[in-house]
Amino acid sequence: MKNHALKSVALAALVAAPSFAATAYINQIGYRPGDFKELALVDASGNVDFVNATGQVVLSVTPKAASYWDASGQNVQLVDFSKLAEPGKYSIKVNGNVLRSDLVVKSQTYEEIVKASIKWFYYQRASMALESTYAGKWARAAGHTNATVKLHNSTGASGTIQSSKGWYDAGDYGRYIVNSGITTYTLLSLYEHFPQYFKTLKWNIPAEGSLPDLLAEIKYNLDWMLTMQASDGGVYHKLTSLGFPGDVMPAQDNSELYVIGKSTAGTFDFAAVMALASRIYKPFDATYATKCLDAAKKAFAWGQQHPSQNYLANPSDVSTGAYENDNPNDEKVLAGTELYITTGDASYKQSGSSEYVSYWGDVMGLATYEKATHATQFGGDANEAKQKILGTADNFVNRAETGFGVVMAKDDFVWGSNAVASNQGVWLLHAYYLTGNQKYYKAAVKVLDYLLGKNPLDMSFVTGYGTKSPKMPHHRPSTSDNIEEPIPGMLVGGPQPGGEDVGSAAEWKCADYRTGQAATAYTDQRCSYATNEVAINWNAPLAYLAGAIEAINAGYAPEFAANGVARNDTPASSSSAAQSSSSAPQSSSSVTPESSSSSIPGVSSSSSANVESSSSQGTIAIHTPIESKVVRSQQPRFRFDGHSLFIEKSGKRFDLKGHRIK
Ligand code: 9MR
Repeated sequence: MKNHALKSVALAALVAAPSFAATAYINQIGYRPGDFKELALVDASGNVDFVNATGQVVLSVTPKAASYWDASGQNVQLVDFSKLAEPGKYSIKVNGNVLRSDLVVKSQTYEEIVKASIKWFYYQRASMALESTYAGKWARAAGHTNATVKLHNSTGASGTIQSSKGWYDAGDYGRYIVNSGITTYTLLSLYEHFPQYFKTLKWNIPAEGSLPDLLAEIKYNLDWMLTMQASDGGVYHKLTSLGFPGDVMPAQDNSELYVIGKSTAGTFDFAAVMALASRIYKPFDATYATKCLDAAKKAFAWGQQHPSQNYLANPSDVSTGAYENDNPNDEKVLAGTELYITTGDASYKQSGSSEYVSYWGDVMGLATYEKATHATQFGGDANEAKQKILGTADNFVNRAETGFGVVMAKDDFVWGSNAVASNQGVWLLHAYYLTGNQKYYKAAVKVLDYLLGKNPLDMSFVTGYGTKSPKMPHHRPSTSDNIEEPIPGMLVGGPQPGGEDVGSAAEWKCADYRTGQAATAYTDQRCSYATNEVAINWNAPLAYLAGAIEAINAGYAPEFAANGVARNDTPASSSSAAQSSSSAPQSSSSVTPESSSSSIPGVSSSSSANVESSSSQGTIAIHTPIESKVVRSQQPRFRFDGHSLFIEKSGKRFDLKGHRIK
C-alpha cells in the first residue's frame, strides 16, 4: 500500500488537474438589495467572487466552514453575500471558474411569485371556462359543469345536491373540504394580515364586484364550500368521482360525481374558514358575511353534537384522496377560536395550542397563531401560544445556520415536503410579527431561498419561475392541454424518500428515482404523484410566505405586530460597504486563499496523497472585512486500487477528470 501511495503522488503530479463539479446553489428568483443573502456551496474551495455585468469583481467572500446536512448527505459551505446590495445581475466565480451567471439582486423580488402562486387558484377553478383574456394560452373549456351530484351512501343520505365552483384539489379533479379548509384559511389570513397591500395587488382574473383580487379568488372556493353543508349543519367530506379520473382535461372527465362522507373534522374546518371569512368580507358584502357566519355557527353546533364522526378511510368503492382524520380536536379548537374572535362570544373559546407546524391533518398550529396574536382576547392562553411559537421558531433559526442553510430537517421530507418548508416559513413570520426580531425574518427568507433554488436539486420548485423549474408536474391539465409549458405558479410537492409512486407495471408508476437521501428523492416526471404533484394546500403557504415578505417590504405589517416589523425595500444605505463594493471594486485586495495550482478543491499540487488539504484564509474584497474564517475543505485523497488512480472525496470516487465513478 505504501508503494501505491507513493505511486499516486507521482502520478498526481503528472496528470492534468481534474476539476470537480463545484456548485453554487442560489435563490434563482433573486435577492432583495437590503436583505441578508446566502448561497450554498458544494465541492468548492476558495473565495467566492461576485462579478457584475461589466466583468468587475465587486465582492469576494470567504465561505464559512463546511458542515454536513444529513438530509442530502452533503458537506456544505454557506456563503454570506449580504453586502452585494446593488441591484443587477451577477456571475459567481470560484478559482476563476464561473459557477453560474443567474444571480439577481432586485427590489420587489418575489412579487411575480406572489401573483403567480395565487393566480394558479384561478387555473384550478371547476365549473367555469378559463377565457384567454385571463388564462392566455392555458385557456380551456369548463369542467364538471353538472351541478347535480349524487349523495354517496357514506353520507347517510340519498338523492342529490347542487354543488359547483371551488378549486380542484391538485393534479386530480377532486374537491375536498379538509384540504380546502387549511388552504382557504391560509389565503384568508394572508389578506387579514396585509389588507392594504392586497387591496391593490392584481393579477388579471375576472372581477367579482369590487373585491380585491385575492378575496375574489377565495370567494370562488367559499361559494363551493357553502354548497357542501347539509341542512343539519354537518359538512360533507368531499366531492369526487369514485376513482381518480384518467389523464384528461377537466371538460373530458365525465365520471359521475358524488358527495362522499360527512365528517367532524371537515365540519370544524368549514366552521373555522367561514367564521374567518365572515369578518374579512363584512366591509365588502355584509349579507355574504352573515351567510358565512350563520354557516359557521351551524357547523360548529353540528360538530359538538357529533364529536367523533371521523372519516377514517374511504368506503370500499371509493379510491380518491381520503384526507382521513381520527382526531378532530384541533379542528374544533380552530373553529371555536375563530368564532370567538369574530363574535366575541366567549362560549366558543377552546383551550389548546401547539408547537408543531400545521398541515391538512393538524391545524392546531393555526389556532396557536390566532391566540398569540389576539393577546387581549386570549390572556394567559396567548402567552402560552406565543412561547410555543418562539420556541419552535428558535429551533428553526438554529437549523438554518448549518448544512444547506435551510430549516428543513431530514424528517421533514414527507409527501408535500415543500409545503412543510413553506409552513415553517409562515411560522417564522409569526415569530417575527410577535417580536420584531430580525433573526426570524431572515430565517423565513431562507425558506423562500430553499424553495426557489437553494436546495440540493438546484431547482426552483415553482413552475415557470427560475433557471431550472419543474417541467412535467403531475397535473392533469398540464399533461393533457397540448401546451409545452406547465401552467405557471405551481409549487410541486418536492423531494421525499417514500417512493409511493415507484413501480413498474401500472399506469402512473415511475422507475425508481430514489437516491437514498431524503432531500434529493425527486423526479420531474408526470408519473411522480409522490414528489411532483401540485396541490392547493401547498401553493397557499407559498403564497402566504412570498406575499407576506413582499408586503412587509412594501412597508406593511399586521395590525397586531410588534414595532419595526414593516421594512423598506431599498438598497442598503449609501454609507455601507455594499456601495463601495459595487462602485469601487478592489479585487486586488482579494486574497487568494490557496496557492494551489490544482483545481481539485483543497488539494495543492504539493500535497501528498492522503494528506489533508491545506487550510485557507481569505478576506473580503471590500473595505470592511466581515468574517475571515479558516476553511477546511473536504479532504479529497488520491487513491490507487491496484489498477487505476482515482480520487476519493466525501465518500465518493472520481476519475482524474473529476467525473464521478459509480
Ligand atoms: O397531501 C396528501 C399527503 O399528505 C398524503 O400523504 C397523500 C396520500 O394520502 O395524499 C396527499 O393528498 C393528495 C390527495 O389525497 C388527493 N389529491 C392530491 C393530493 C396531493 O397528492
